[in-house]
Amino acid sequence: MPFRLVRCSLAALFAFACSGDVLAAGAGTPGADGGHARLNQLGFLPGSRMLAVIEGDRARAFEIVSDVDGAVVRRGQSAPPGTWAPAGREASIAELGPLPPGRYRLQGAGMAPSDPFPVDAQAYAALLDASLKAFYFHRAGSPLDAAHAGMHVRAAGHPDTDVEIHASAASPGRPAGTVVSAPGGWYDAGDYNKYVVNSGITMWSLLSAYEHFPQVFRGRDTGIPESGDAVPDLLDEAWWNLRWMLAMQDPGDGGVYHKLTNLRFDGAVMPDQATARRYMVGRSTAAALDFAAVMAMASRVYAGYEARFPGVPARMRAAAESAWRWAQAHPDAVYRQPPDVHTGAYGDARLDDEFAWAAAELFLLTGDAAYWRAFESHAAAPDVPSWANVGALGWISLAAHGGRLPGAAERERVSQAVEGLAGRLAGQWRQSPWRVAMQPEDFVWGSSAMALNQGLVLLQGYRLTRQRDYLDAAQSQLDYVLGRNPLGVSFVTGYGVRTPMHVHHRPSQADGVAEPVPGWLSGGPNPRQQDLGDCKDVTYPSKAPALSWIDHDCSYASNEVAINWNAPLVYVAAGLQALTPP
Ligand code: G3I
Ligand code: 9MR
Repeated sequence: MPFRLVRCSLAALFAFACSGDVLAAGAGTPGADGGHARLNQLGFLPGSRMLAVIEGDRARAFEIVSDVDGAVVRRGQSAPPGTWAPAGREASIAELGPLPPGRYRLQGAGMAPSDPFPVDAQAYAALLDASLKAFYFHRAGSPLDAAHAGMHVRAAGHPDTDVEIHASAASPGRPAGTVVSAPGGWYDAGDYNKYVVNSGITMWSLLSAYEHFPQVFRGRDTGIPESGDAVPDLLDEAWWNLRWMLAMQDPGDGGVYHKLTNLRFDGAVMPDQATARRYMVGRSTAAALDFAAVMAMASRVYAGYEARFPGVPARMRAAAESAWRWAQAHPDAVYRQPPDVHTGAYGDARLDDEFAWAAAELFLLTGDAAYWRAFESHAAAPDVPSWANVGALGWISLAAHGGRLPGAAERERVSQAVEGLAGRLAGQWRQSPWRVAMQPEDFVWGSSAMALNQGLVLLQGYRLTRQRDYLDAAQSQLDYVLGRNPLGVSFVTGYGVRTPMHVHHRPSQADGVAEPVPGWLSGGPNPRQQDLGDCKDVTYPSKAPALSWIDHDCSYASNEVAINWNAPLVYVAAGLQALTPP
């Protein structure tokens, strides 16, 4: 069971009318002189760096008290405050730990007691399971039975066995109007479409979580239909999407369809009620390269499970190589949205990063020097990954398999590139009055995932150097997402004291169940507010980057969910659980 004290609507909370004991305990309100504690609502591992933010313009004396008997277990003084630019608010850092396992609150003169927080060796275990199980809830073409989906039981939707080749995707072997089959896969986000580019980074994040922290996933029971078989649940779940991805390749020439979607977004209905015709739309270099990278990586990872997936690793390798050849022959097939198509574009005109990532994964799989040369000719210094910016994925995979690199010089170069990025983020973390790496410009569409992808990079810094600051900084990124933010919200549905109740997510909107589907990360604050034209009822509380979020189901620019945002949540939860010393 997730740790949670009470569930209440955020709309009600902001109106200070929340029921239950949260407000009685004062967690959502500032104290008499404005002090306001923000912390990770799921708490900490015993070995975590335990930080809280106290909002307000001065350093404060504080106490950590047992939530069981009120005994004071620690006293401290918070750091001198500074203004955190993304929110334009003053913040002072409080060092809470070390603390032994238990359940605590932070309190101090003039401030309301904080939310209670546990210190527990399994603090992120339920979160990890739920963030992975979220993908099961997104299976296209499958009913979700009560035994696995509980109150989110639903009928199958989108069989995708009858998909029409759109004119934009025509090839000699499959002219426009041809009907093909590409079942399975995960719904991308709040919408019911399936996009290869966004599956790219998603698969890398999930498969990397398994590759980097296998011990966390072996024997884990996340309650999916395959749980208990000889394969870790993560790989069973990932296979649901990989099998679909394989069907997105044009067998004639290795080209890869950009997406499988309707012409327009569905209404807010359950999957089985959304029956508009589906199309293969476009063939793009980005899709081919993301596909090649994912298949090369998956061939490597699933080689250990050949018995359960006979012939699959070889099939993936062949698929990766033919997609790579297609991309080399079509290096600038940038996706352009056809005029009759209105679903997500995932358009990206800068392709060197996709070339570099695919070359890196193909090199690791085959050892072929031609792929190493291709990596060298396309790779630039890594940046925090996103669906459109995948260069770092190749660098991180290479760093994780240093033994396969051509030599010591290459190993050194790869480590330095990854460490350089992690070092920059750690510097931002150290300088930040809120003690997070997030800068004002990081509050893009999907900012919660930006925070977690920064955390993922910081974990690479720790994996490479074992310097404790990297681990602590990564912990802070998860803290931010789970409540140590100026909204005081844990952005994961169902996990935290105050969590989103009205995500832009068609099943959660249409199923008649009050609780949203659990384990999904809300996109998070986004000051561009691109949904305002569509959402007449939406009034954002602020234009400040870190405050521009609303728990409203129309707000797709701040409160949607997406597979590429949940995947780094899985990674960071697994990584902290695996790497934090006891
Ligand atoms: O390319 C510019 C860049 O030059 C600029 O520096 C930057 C500043 O914010 O903006 C960049 O463009 C942004 C682009 O994402 C790339 O990051 C756009 O402003 C922004 O509107 C765009 O948002 C994307 C959104 O779709 C709209 O296309 C999100 O990243 C993407 O996650 C989101 O994905 C949608 C799918 O289309 C459909 N399914 C749901 C999914 C999640 O909302
Ligand atoms: O539901 C759609 C969501 O998944 C996308 O991220 C978003 C931006 O592409 O668009 C949403 O769909 C809206 C569409 O763009 C405009 N009309 C209203 C749709 C539902 O809110």
